[in-house]
Amino acid sequence: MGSVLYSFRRCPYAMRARMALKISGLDYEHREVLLRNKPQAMLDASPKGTVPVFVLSNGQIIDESLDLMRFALEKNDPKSWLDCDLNEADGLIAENDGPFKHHLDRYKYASRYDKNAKRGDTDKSERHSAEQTVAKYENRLQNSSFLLGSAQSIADIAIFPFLRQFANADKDWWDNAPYPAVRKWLDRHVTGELFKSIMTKYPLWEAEQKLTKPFS
Ligand SMILES: N[C@@H](CCC(=O)N[C@@H](CS)C(=O)NCC(=O)O)C(=O)O
Repeated sequence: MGSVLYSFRRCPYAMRARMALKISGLDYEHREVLLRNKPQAMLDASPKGTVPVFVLSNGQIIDESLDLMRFALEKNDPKSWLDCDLNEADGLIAENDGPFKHHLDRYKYASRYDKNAKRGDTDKSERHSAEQTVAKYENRLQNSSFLLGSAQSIADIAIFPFLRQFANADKDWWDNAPYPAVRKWLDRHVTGELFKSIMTKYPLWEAEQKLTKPFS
């Protein structure tokens, strides 16, 4: 059997991994899962239960999106995404995955965190906290096309799926927010062929259910 990717279309971690896999040209079987009904085969491979999970034919498991990006790009990096200051990239990605993601979730899904909030409400004070990170991106992107300079790098690819969620949480606000350079950078990534190609819709992976059905 070849390599297998367990993925969920709308997960920003899975998106960054799919982009690195796609650009590297690695071959694998895509298994689309539902987070509320994770297949046992995925949990057997990675009990922590997050996507993406990549299972190599030699049995090696990669279940952190950044590890998977690095693994794919170390095999083949045709756009030179690793050809950057990797410490700086790691720093930006850590801020994205840490404080920015923390505030993003609370902004976007206020009712999950605040019992007084209704479903669908956003929390503007959390948005304000997340903007600290967005403002730093704006400073960088006012001076260069990409986060780490004139060339696209692993940092752009790892981070923009989260900015996309941030923008989509309240599009009217985002379209007029004081971050024109981030808006341009985000639009460029979201409308690019690579992103479109990894947002293909797959049917749910159901092989397991079929296998466990009793024989009639
Ligand atoms: N640090 C992990 C985070 C992955 C993650 O949290 N993915 C979310 C979906 S976006 C997930 O699978 N959550 C589990 C759940 O919702 O049950 C990575 O970078 O791969």
